[in-house]
Amino acid sequence: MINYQHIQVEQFEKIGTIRLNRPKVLNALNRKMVHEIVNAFIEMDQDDDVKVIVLFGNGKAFAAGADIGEMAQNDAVDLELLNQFADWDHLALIKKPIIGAVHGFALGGGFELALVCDLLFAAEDAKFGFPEINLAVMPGAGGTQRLTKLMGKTKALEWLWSGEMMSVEEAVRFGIINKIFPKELVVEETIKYAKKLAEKPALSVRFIKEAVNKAIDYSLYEGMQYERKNFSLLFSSEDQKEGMRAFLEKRKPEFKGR
Ligand code: DAK
Repeated sequence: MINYQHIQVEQFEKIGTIRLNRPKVLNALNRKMVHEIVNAFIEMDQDDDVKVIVLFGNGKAFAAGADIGEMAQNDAVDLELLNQFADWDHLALIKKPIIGAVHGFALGGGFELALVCDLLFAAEDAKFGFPEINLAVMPGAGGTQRLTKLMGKTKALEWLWSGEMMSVEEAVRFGIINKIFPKELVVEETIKYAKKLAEKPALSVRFIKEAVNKAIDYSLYEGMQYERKNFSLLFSSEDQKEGMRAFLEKRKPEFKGR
């Protein structure tokens, strides 16, 4: 695996981990770090040995948003020319499951990064919010869109306009996170969950993620057509033959991920 400056990547068994690593500034996301995060995701997505990607932060927080010192120097033309959002858009194209383990602050761009995850597990001390309004800007990397799709317009506006932080209890209630764990266990429990998911037939895992994501953008009719095509496609996989044969032979299936 590549050596990065602002993140740490590791792989054990079938799990790839990405740790945000600028703890002195609560993992504030600078340009280089965003670039490294996106590269690490792409690298793991292409690595046959990695089945599930787990994302978390080193130090006191998951990520306290974009690096304000760096961001303050930008003007609108810089932002367009730097085209950092194109980089960020790659995150939505990752095909493998991404599970986030959040502790401490997940704010602004940090919350947007958490919302890219397919599942989110959080420590009791996690706090989520979009403080951009207090800097007289607004979310720019999917916050208004993903939050609204998860909690609906009126609730999303309330949080986005107030800039306040949401507790884990609220985040569970609004369907933003899946589970809450004691702080010292959240990464361990997330990896434990990831290991179980890594044993499932990889093509089914991937097609289910794709179909669920389509449900957000497609009409019910379009989504069901998409689902059906992929359902049929799975019948050409070795794992489908093995899964059904194993059931009929009353034994445990041995999946190959193809
Ligand atoms: N940027 C830079 N430094 C930060 C930071 C940030 N976002 N957040 C914290 N730090 C630094 C602090 O300055 C402090 O540094 P020193 O003073 O020790 O040198 C250190 O981290 C510890 O922070 P605090 O001393 O403030 O710690 P507290 O526990 O007292 O407070 C806090 C924690 C999270 C409430 C506070 O640090 C805070 O309010 N942080 C700023 C939160 C925020 O406004 N975030 C930025 C929102 S705007 C994009 C993608 C995304 C975005 C933009 C573009 N592209 C793909 C192009 C996103 C924009 C945003 O996130």
